[in-house]
Amino acid sequence: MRIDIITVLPELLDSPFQHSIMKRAANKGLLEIHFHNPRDFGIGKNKQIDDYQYGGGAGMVMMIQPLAECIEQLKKERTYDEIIFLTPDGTTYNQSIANQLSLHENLILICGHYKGIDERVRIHYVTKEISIGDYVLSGGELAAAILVDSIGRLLPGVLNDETSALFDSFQDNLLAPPVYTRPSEYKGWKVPDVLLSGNDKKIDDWRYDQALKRTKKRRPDLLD
Ligand code: 6GU
Repeated sequence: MRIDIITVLPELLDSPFQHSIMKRAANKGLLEIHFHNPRDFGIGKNKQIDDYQYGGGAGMVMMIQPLAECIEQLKKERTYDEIIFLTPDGTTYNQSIANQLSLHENLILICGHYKGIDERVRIHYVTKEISIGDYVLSGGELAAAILVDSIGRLLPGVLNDETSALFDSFQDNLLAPPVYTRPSEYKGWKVPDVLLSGNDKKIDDWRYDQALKRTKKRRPDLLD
């Protein structure tokens, strides 16, 4: 998969993809991430990318031309499955959307800043608008990092058997069961006997039961 990220702050995304699973995905050639700065298409000698909004009001708006030229240059090179704008008024992101997006070949993620982007970009270029939750971030970059991480780890070959995405919380609309590792007792706090029993069937049943209980208690909405 290839993900092109349009951002005025690529520095903000330097580190998140250089570690752990994301690094493995890149090293294996399974995930390619490229940054594009609309500033390179900015207007005039100041490379302007934002301006006051028509009708008045506080806050700058990202202009259409630098974003449009940036997007069009990319579209000349390849076909994109989705052009996603990260915005608090988009569809709330979840595992199901991550699963769907992970099946694509080429994605563009547009990170907004300031008061937002000229509506015409959304009307004429954007195919999907995603929010990562009901709170406001100062820009789309951290949201983009969350999409890339959640999508990247679903790509076939990125995770191994032990870390398989099949067992994640949410993958079957259940939260994950509790996990334990050595020692089997610490300060008198014991690991549940069943996990030390060696009985795979009993362990599976226990885990399923715990997942169900935890989901009922914490996220009953997932069971509807
Ligand atoms: Cl995708 N962007 C911004 N700026 N704020 C957000 C968001 C996205 N999702 C939740 N809040």
